[in-house]
Amino acid sequence: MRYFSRTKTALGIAAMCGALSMAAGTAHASLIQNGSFETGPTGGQSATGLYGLTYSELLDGSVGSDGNKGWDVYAGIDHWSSNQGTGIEVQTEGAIGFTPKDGDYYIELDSEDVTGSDANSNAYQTAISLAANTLYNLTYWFTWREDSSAADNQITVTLSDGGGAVETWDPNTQYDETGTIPDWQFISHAFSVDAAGDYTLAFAATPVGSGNEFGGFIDDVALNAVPLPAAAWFMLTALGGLIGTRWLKKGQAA
Ligand SMILES: [Ca+2]
Ligand SMILES: [Ca+2]
Ligand SMILES: [Ca+2]
Repeated sequence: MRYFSRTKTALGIAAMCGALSMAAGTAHASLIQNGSFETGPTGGQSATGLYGLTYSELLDGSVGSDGNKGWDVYAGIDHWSSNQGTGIEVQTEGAIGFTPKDGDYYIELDSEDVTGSDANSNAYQTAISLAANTLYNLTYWFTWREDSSAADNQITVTLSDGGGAVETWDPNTQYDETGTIPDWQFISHAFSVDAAGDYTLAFAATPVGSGNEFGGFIDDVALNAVPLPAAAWFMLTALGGLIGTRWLKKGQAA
């Protein structure tokens, strides 16, 4: 009878893991929209940048009012807004010859500003719906415009709710390359939140980096719940260890 009850327990765990795996199979979409910045202004957002180019004109060799070719600064693009600097500076390979990590577009967190004021800028996305006590992983690609340390290119990444920041990350500490426009580096931050709700994710140049139009590059942002099979496997291993320990103890007592 004891053997039978253990078998039932094992079957129950296996069934639970199967159900979790099936649930995970339907939940792969990133919670970040337009994370690769491939879609330009939409809806009420201005179709042209600060220097006159539309998103598609960044790819066709058009030249804007600042002599800009392959880049411009937008007040907002699909699912992204900005309230720091002059807006979201979007670049393509035609800007400085640097290849985007994904697709044709990436952003720079230090926007061109012909008026000469501080160009340190940000890009943020709102209405990111998160569940409580769920493990999430935020990933993106990051590099520096100039080989001149964090003092010039430093950025910060913040997750906020209505009451302010709930997570603040410093990707500069995970970044160790030098060189003239170093390669893209993959950055990830694992986290969970205490309360379910809508959150805002922001990438911003920090005041530590001088606002000199050269800053951090970002591309291919994604936010996903950590796949459930991994969590289920951990649970199975933990329970398996527990059952094994009990079995051993009973064996010793006999
Ligand atoms: Ca991209
Ligand atoms: Ca810039
Ligand atoms: Ca800068």
